[in-house]
Amino acid sequence: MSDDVKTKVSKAAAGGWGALKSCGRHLMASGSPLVSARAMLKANQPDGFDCPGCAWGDPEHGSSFEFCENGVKAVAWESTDKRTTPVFFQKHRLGELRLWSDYELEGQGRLTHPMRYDASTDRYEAISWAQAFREIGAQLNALADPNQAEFYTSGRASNEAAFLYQLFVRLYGTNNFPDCSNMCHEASGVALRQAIGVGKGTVLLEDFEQADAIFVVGQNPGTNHPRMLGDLRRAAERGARVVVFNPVRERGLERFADPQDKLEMLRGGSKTIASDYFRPRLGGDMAAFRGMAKTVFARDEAERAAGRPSLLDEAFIAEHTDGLAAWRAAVDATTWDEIEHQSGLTQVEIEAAADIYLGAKSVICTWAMGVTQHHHSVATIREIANFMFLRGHVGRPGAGLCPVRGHSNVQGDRTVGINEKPPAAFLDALAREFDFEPPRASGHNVLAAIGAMLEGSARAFIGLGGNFARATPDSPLVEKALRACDLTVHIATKLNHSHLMPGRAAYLLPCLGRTEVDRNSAGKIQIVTVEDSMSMVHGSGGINPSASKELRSEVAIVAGIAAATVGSDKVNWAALADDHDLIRDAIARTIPGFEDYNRRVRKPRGFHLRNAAAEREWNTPTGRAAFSAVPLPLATVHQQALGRDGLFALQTFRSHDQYNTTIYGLDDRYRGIKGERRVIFIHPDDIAALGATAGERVDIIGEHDDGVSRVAEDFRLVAYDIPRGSIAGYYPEANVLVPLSSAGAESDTPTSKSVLVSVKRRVAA
Ligand SMILES: Nc1nc2c(c(=O)[nH]1)N[C@H]1C(S)=C(S)[C@@H](COP(=O)(O)OP(=O)(O)OC[C@H]3O[C@@H](n4cnc5c(=O)[nH]c(N)nc54)[C@H](O)[C@@H]3O)O[C@H]1N2
Ligand SMILES: Nc1nc2c(c(=O)[nH]1)N[C@H]1C(S)=C(S)[C@@H](COP(=O)(O)OP(=O)(O)OC[C@H]3O[C@@H](n4cnc5c(=O)[nH]c(N)nc54)[C@H](O)[C@@H]3O)O[C@H]1N2
Ligand SMILES: [Mo]
Repeated sequence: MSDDVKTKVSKAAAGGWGALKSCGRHLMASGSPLVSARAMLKANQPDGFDCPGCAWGDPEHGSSFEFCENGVKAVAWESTDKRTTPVFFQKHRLGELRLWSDYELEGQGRLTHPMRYDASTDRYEAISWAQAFREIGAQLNALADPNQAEFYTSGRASNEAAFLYQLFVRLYGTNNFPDCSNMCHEASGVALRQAIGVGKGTVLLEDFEQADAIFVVGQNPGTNHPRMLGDLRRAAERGARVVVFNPVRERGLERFADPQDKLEMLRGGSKTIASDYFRPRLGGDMAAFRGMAKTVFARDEAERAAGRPSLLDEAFIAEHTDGLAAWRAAVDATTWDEIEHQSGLTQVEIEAAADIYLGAKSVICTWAMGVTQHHHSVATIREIANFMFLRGHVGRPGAGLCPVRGHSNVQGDRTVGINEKPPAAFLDALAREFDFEPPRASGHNVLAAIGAMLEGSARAFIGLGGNFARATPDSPLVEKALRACDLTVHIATKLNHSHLMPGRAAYLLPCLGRTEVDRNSAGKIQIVTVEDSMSMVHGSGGINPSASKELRSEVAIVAGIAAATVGSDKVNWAALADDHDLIRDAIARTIPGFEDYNRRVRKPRGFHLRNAAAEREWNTPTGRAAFSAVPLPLATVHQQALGRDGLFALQTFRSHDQYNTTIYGLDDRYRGIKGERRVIFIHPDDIAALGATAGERVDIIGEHDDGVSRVAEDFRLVAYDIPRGSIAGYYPEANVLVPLSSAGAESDTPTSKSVLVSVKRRVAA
């Protein structure tokens, strides 16, 4: 980028001293540095708890504590000694609390007592657990139809809590399971099921030790998966190419100093991680991968014309795949002009990336939200899979497809049945095991649930964790949707805005966090289990004392609501809540891959859930891995914005100091932002084209043409190294601009990285 741009973008490496200093600050700010520090030593250890941060895998040599700055923040945030007690709720009406920021709300600390909303005083008041359960059960049973209730899950819930929850909800009679993954990696699940027969990644952590090239697409691991940086760095050190596709220059992907390497820290050294950094336009990845494929086909033809062997893995393609010819025709039909314009990369750049792929024996491709939150995300991921099939990079060591999950157990929740479109075999197994007829019709995902609440056909919302009102698009509409309900229930650790949108009756039920000890009635410690991005299932047991003696585990709360709603004839909820081994036995009997669950999960590192595609067994309709053949999108949102005065494609991403809607602090260290979040990253030439100056304040106006007016007021322009015509702002502040009516094809995921907006100066020049 031009040298005259003066943002204080971090010149230092990611990780390093900055990370250590920041950890110290967050431990101190949590108010209980000793408890937190002790807790940190047990994060992702065989006998400790699973880090409530991201879903990256844990190394085999589990004793070497993997340092992670953002893991520290997640743990410190949960281990705070601040408390949001009934006295707090006496002091503050909901109408007042709604004016507070997310940061201020969560800053009040851990919820301590079950609370019930009193509309006459506009306050939450303490209530006993027994009464809360009774009333919730009565109100759920008063609905005309179980399909009038929506049961949301956020991906921190354990396998045990999620399994019990889906069992309760299906006994109650609905498949309405809106889930955070609907807003996250849904496109990965859909695309991979079509392509390889399983909606999960095919690699293990060990594969990163063997790959010669790792493509990291639409992902910012320096902030969101810091432990992945360690694996990328080790790969880079042994000479593997780390090839990044990201429109934004992300500091954390460029250089990284290992906070565990004392010598390196003293020398102020750091390692370059990304060997090659390509900057596609927003939504341009499908075109980029198509261009790489075009290159591979051309190089292959030249090789064969010269009498040399093919560059493709012909044996793999013949034995294991279907549909290459149709895709090849689609690739041939796509011109370099189209590819360059949509991707924003030149043919020369794309050929260079393709040559890295051709030069590598084993390739891994990872991706996250930069790929999954567009209209054509499913098509893009299919294109990535196509590209990887060309040289057989699925199902062998050091190679594979790797969607890097978000929430620490979002993958596990799906595995154990949080699914609005459950497979018939799973329902059959539930029916056999628990002797009931589960509902068969598909239920609601996130967007369908919001639609149903808005039109009044859904009357109740139950949230197992999360912050539905802030994580979803069109925040004001979703607030309205929640407040129109007859019943809202939130199971949570800390206060957030969703809790302030009460239905006619509303309950706030505080639960134990993952870092806390959970004992049953006999005083025996209970563990839960989670599944990471590599399909490793392992145990997690807390070590901190509970934040309040009133707290119950998520499992116990779900069991309490279930018993009060559907009764205990079919399922002995109290017994299951008291002994998680019994829940795991039930999972083992109903879900393939969990045989002998209780024993295997107690081994260090747990066990691997078999992934058929990783063994080249394809559970697709044809029994083969499927190439897809679709044209590129006519015009991405970025292309629509280009060349039209004042129009931009907005992406909403995460700062370094947040966990989704939880804001830890107001800095974004690697991007040079301090003490604020209402910023818009924009190319300096675009600032000039607006007639504005860097630092000036602007309003962002939604330009999606669906009749809803959307404005995000008062953001500061930050000159940044980002492609022209695209801008970036933080989630969740920018969610008022994300339209409910714009969703990914087949994934139905809000298009949080493709929002058409205009920028208006607040002060006339
Ligand atoms: N500390 C921390 N850790 C987290 C989270 C957190 O909030 N904080 N959230 C968790 C969750 S739920 C998730 S899903 C993950 C999210 O992890 P990420 O997917 O890394 O999250 P985002 O910040 O949304 O970053 C998206 C990245 O994609 C890039 N990008 C945007 N659009 C495009 C595009 O069209 N093409 C390409 N190639 N790149 C693009 C952006 O510039 C940005 O670098 O992290 C998980 N881990
Ligand atoms: N514009 C835009 N919107 C997005 C995204 C984006 O990139 N851009 N990303 C999307 C993605 S990837 C995701 S995954 C969703 C996330 O959506 P959610 O999962 O709904 O949101 P979180 O912010 O992770 O939820 C935080 C809340 O969970 C509760 N909590 C924390 N720990 C626990 C626990 O152990 N148990 C329970 N019961 N509760 C707990 C706390 O009360 C906290 O306030 O947001 C999506 N929304
Ligand atoms: Mo996510």
